[in-house]
Amino acid sequence: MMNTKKLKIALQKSGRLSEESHKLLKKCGISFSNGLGKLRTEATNFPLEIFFLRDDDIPEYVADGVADVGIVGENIIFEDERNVETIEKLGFGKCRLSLAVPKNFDYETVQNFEGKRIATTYPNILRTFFAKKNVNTDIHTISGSVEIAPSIGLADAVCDLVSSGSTLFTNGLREVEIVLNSEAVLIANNNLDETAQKLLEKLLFRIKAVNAAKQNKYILLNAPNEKLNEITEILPGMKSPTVMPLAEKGWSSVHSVINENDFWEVVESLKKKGAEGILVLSIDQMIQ
Ligand code: PRT
Ligand code: ZN
Repeated sequence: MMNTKKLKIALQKSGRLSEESHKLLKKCGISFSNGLGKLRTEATNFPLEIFFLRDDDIPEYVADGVADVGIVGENIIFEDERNVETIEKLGFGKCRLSLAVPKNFDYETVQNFEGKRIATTYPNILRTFFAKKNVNTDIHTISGSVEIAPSIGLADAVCDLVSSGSTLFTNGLREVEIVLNSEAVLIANNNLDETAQKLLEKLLFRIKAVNAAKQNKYILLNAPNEKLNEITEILPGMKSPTVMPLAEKGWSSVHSVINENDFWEVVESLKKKGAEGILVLSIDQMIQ
């Protein structure tokens, strides 16, 4: 009989992680329709069943085995410690969980929180943080709009997720301590059966290829032959750069892969060494 087992993945239905999660699967070559209001769907070209859920519920679904794997922010995993395994950091949904105080709060060290009321949606993470620092605080757990708590007299400070910082700023708050850095991660159930494990490995292979590609660019350029040595030295490539003769005598075409972080510096030094016609392309997948 044909094996029809599918890997079950839980994604955020709508919110800050949903678009990037969908994009990631699509870049892994997995097609599915995600019509509005749908709670589950099946991929058309990979044995994958997709559940669309609230992010807070994803760890529980994965721990219970209703889903095999899921994509969720590390902040959720650390707050509600469930029996799930973190498989891979995904590089999106980056944010930090930070303590912030009103502008008139005289803040110097974390000791200044002693005896203060702090509003947060992340009481467990925060309690552990203060316990490690030996600071006693009064933690108020609220489920949303944490940033307004000081102005309505509910708290002296807040602990909330921050990305651009504009929410804190518009509420007259100043970020003073980072409690946790977070990004989206792939989590998995601890007791996957062999088929699910195999499918997860297949998916993970693709995710790694997509994420490796994101950090790299493909570069093509023309170089005068007498400068080839100097130019190829700047371009390590995956193994070493590809060099091919151009139709025009005395010139070669050089192809290579460069890291996005070094990108501008590499391009500048290439130009200085006499490279011309530099083209830079993004890479969809990179298998190392
Ligand atoms: O409906 P559901 O429960 O699924 O969604 P949600 O509203 O609980 O979560 P959502 O979509 O807001 O966030 C999902 C995940 O995205 C979080 O668990 C984090 O891992 C990640 N993430 C990344 C963020 C932010 N950045 C972020 N900035 N989650 C929330 N925020 C909020 C923050 O709480 C604050 O209200 O954005 C505001 C601050 O943003 P800045 O840019 O003004 O600093
Ligand atoms: Zn949520």
